Amino acid sequence: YEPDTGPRVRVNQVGYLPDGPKNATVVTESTQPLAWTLANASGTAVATGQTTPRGVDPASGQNTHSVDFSRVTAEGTGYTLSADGETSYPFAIGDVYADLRSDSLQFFYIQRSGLPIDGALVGQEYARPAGHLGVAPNQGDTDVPCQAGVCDHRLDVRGGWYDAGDHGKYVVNGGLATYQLLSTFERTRTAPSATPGALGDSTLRVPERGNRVPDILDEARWELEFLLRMQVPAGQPLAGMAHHKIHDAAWTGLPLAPEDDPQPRELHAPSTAATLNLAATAAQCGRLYRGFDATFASRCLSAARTAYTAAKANPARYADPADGIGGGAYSDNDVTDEFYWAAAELYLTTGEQRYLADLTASPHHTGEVFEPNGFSWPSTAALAKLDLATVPSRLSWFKRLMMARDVVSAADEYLATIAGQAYGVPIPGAADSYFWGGNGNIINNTVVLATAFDLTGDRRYRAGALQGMDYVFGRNALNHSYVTDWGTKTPQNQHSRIFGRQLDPNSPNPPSGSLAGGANSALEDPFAADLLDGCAPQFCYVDDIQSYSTNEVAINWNSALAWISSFLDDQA
Ligand code: 9MR
Repeated sequence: YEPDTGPRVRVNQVGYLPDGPKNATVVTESTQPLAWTLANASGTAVATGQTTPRGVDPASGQNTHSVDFSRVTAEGTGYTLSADGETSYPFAIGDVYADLRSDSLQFFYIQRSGLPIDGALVGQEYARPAGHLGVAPNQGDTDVPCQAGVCDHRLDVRGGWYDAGDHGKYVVNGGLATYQLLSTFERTRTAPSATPGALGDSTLRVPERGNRVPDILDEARWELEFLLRMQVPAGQPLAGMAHHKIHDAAWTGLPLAPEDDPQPRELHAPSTAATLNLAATAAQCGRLYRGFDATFASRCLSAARTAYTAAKANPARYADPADGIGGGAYSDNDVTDEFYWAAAELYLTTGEQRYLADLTASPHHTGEVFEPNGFSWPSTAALAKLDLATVPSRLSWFKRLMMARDVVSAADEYLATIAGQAYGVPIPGAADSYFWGGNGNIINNTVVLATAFDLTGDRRYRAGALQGMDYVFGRNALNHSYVTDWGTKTPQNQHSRIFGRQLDPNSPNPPSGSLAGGANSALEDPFAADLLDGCAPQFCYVDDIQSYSTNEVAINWNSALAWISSFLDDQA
């Protein structure tokens, strides 16, 4: 299998900010510097220079050169870069990310469960009836029993977002995605470069537009209400804990519209990790909704406190890694990072000594939480540190400085990684840096870089965040953007039961702004394993609906995209 990788000159297919870094990669046999030319839309050369030979890139197996044309600042569309007889896809220089903020967040509305999707807001192809409200053939989610032998109660767990290409709803992963949306909003209040009001009311395509609440808070609330419903009620065994997940009893085929899913739905056992995800995000809710809906905020905070207490009383109820029938397992046998994160969010919201005592006693507080491969749902200590460093609190100036220092030293490491990578990606070049959902981790490293810029004003970190995103928009071995409709070649066939166009002409493609999971050298689905056997890490991706381990949509990576999109748009 030989993918069509287009011209050997690789650029960010969306483009570059006028005052941002502008880097490209040339794939060539040559070991000597080559001449490059940047042309504007009318074909006139506006800059020339020499490439820098980089040798063989381990992430792609290609011999590469890099090009830095950052000095060009004139705005325009239709620029092309040529070298070695090849001409790149066209790109723009300008305010290129302006609509990405709302596109990346639109995905969440379309993933909503338990509510009809309004085609007038997002396009008629996405209009559909509410899913999983107990209307036949659906069997849930308004009165869902526990799995046999797990518990005796039934719960109304309607709402929330479908996790990814399946119809499951998972508290662990829902927690990270909710955190990132709330953090995206909170950053608009704390970061010097943020545009106030950019995520305010009537900024997104959500049905709550015009209710005087910032739309991103309306979107996050849809999931928060679901997370709150997943808490075991008082009077039941394990009261205060959160069920790990709710999903179909058996896997379904695709495509399958949510309202057509006939499978029985089941609540799975409560877990410590899920309970701490609820505690952390409900604590965030407790501070961020205070000024908009004080009743909801205090309901959140009280659920967060109850969840945290329940998790401390049940500190080692791990989700079963074998519980993967009809839905993902999302198992995690180390919840010390979730404890740290929940204590941090509860402290930031309440300022109470007991949460401070717990968080400062955590091994993560003085430990290294920012790893080369980035953070995701199993590793949440980074979320705590990012918030402790940026959210105004009663934390002593010294402790806060320590948090900021940790963020900045991680950002320094990511800058060094970017400089060492032929494609400027902020993860190492080894095969084990390319894994399931890795685009989320890559973007999360740009989130750390962006936060370091917010904390210090040092523009090297801003440049790092921008350059890291070039990989996502097509400066990579495949010459393929990973965001639907953002670039020349973009993913159209992500794995999804809702977006099934590749298999059914009556089903839509994923909406603009949908991020694909990304190159995964472990090839964990049969389609990719068969097609891509032996691939170099950056080649371990295919835009086919069957490849769930390289090409799925998911809330936890679109939330990373939403966070950085808001940052990117602020930089214009
Ligand atoms: O994102 C998850 C990834 O980290 C795991 O390696 C993978 C296998 O367990 O599962 C991924 O999550 C999937 C979940 O299990 C089910 N819904 C779709 C998720 C995205 O692919």
